Amino acid sequence: MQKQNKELKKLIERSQNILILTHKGPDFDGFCSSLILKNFINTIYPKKNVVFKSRQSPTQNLPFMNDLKIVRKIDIENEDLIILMDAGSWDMCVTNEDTVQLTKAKVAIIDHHDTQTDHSDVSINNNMSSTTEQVLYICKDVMGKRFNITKEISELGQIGIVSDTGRFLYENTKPSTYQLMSELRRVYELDLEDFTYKSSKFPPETLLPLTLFIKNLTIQDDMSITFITKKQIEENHLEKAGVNSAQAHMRDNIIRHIQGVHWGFIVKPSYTAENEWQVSFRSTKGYQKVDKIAESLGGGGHEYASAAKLFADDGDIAVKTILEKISSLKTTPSPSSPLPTV
Ligand SMILES: [Mn+2]
Repeated sequence: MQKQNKELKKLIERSQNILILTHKGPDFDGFCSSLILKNFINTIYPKKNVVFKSRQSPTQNLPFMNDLKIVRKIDIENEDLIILMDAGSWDMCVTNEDTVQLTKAKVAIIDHHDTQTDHSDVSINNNMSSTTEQVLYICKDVMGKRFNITKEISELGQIGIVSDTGRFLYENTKPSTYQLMSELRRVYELDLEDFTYKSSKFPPETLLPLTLFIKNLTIQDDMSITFITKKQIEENHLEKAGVNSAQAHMRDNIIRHIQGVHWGFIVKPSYTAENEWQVSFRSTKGYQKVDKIAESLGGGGHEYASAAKLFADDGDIAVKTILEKISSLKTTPSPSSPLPTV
């Protein structure tokens, strides 16, 4: 058994009340890995009290979904072990309103991102495709042949892996990911097409802000830029959900998909503070590395997908600030952080 898995097992054995948390705005990997872990602990230690808390429900039905405790605020209770799933830090899991981060309980982290992690009693991260793959690996390592993949676990496993690998398109898909997938599918064959179709649905209020983002789009060389203004939001009575969904659509399907364009960014209100805007950068592999640009604005992310927040009086003004930042990075590359040329 891997050392960290053994450590986790020990922590679980010594605890009576276990709390599982995942990141804010949980995705399917967060939900599925947490539900698998809860079921696993409940199965091998039926006397332990395991609670999985979240502020939201998943957008599609998942097995064991009723095990999810929906809460508005996450406070310290009687837990003696807290396990953070699909997140490396407390910051990603809690808000200022919560108190659980002040806990004296033991803390375990199970993740797959290569970001810095907070201090914890045990941290498990073998850089797998998803936390779902990681947690299934732990279950198999701890239980050996006795680990039984039920229909529910198979379904959760497939959903978590399929969503975090973009149906096996991303580089995080390893031969071991396919191997696990094959084991899961021998138990139950999830309808992948139906799942992807359902998870790509968007609310109707996406459409109007989407037309505005398209109208505002400009192309500069191989870069596309778009934003939304306060006036457009007011005049069209746009709500947060519609704007956010339209932004995601533009960001993932349009910005770098126009012929001749390789990268770009989109600006929308952050909805956390007055005059705060969020910029998301996307680039095609091998073109503009956008993590450094986001970092220079106080944000971060991956080489080809990154984001930052900035203050500006309006969306178009935020765009100007970002463009100035980009050109200053291009003209004065510092030796420590050279901006790669396209
Ligand atoms: Mn994940």
